[in-house]
Amino acid sequence: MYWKEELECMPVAERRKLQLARLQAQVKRVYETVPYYQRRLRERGIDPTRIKSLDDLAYLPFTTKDDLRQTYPFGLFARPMSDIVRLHASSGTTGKPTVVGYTQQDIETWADLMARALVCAGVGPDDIIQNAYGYGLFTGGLGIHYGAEKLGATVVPISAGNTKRQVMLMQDFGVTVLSCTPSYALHLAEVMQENGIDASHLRLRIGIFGAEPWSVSMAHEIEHKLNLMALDIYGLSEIMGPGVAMECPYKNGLHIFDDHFLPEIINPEMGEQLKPGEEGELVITTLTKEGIPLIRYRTRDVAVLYDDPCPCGRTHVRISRILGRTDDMLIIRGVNVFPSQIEHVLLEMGQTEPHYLLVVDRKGPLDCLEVWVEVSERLFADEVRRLEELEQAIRREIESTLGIAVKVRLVEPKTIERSQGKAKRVVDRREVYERERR
Ligand code: DLL
Repeated sequence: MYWKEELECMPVAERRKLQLARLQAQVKRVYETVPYYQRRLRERGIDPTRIKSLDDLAYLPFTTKDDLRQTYPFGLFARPMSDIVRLHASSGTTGKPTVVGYTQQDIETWADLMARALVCAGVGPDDIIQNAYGYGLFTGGLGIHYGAEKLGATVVPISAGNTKRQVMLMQDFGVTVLSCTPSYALHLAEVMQENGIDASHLRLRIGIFGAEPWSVSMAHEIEHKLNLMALDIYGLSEIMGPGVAMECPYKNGLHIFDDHFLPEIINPEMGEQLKPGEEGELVITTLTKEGIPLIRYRTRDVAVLYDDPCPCGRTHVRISRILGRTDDMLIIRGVNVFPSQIEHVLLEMGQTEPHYLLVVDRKGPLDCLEVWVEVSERLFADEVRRLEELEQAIRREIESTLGIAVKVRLVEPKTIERSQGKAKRVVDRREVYERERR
């Protein structure tokens, strides 16, 4: 039922002591080894011995995605490259990705926490896990993989895509656990249905779904269609990858593994800490990370913290499902997309007007992104073939930047609504966030 009961069910007061000791050591470490942090702390007149209680966290500066961008690629690493055994990366706000590095110890901690997350979901050594998260620079595939192996389960490292084959192996291998994005789970269900396969004849029992926002109603739909229990897993590459927080079968929020990740909820405008039960931006301080330790990292994810007990016995604080983002990052088929990345491509190519709109929708179970962009009167009146060529060229360029398929639609001048204030660049027709509480 637990992976390491003594850590997961530790009395809260004892865990707070552990958190404080780890926080003190972590702040000292970044002060001594990361010039960027040393400068930031000195500017604020903070020396690491100042941290006497967990409340002192509030004096520490925030770290943002922008800090990672400014120090691209390795500037926030606290260890020499000879100690870094793996790199992962996710989308940044411009063309450059956010890069994270792991030491051997980090990889071990991550595998251990992922094993903890899987056990929290009810997975055990007898399970066969079909891991359909992408393997590569994205943390989903390898993150789940190492945790599943550590737990002693059987992992099928199938990665994303090739849906018919996924369905065949699921049947032939008697797969019991599916891990992938919730939208891909729905797509799998659809393909099964098209091929006359009844989910109740499969052995699937648990789904480990995350990496993108999804609603409770979507969870119900997946549970119904795939005949399993759909549980929410949260994580981000900057902090580690999947396995930062995990929902247990009581579905009471996600247990955040706070012996390694110290969570806060802040008011995104003023930056002050909010209380459990209040909605705000999730901020995480890593307590044990060696490769790239981060102090008060602003996730831009909106959530609520819960500190009341959970019937499962774990004493970690919990976060709600992710309720939104404070920035404009979109997640399309599990891939993080910033509108500014698309803007950058359009401006670089320079053959269109600087007016564009991103229309995101869900066709069947899969997200689709359409980029509308205005062209000049002259070009619009030109031959259809020329317009088509331009459309294809823009599509190729955007696809190679984002790594996902998009549709480009060239539109007449003045089609896209002009705004008085902040331009509205995105129309999101999916229902991915729910304002309801647990
Ligand atoms: O998505 C890590 C991951 C892999 C999590 C597999 C779960 C399963 P990134 O690509 O860095 O990392 O994207 C992180 O994805 O800040 C959230 O906005 C969003 N996200 C991740 N999990 C959830 C979730 C991985 N369960 C960003 N619900 C985060 C809602 C999620 N959003």
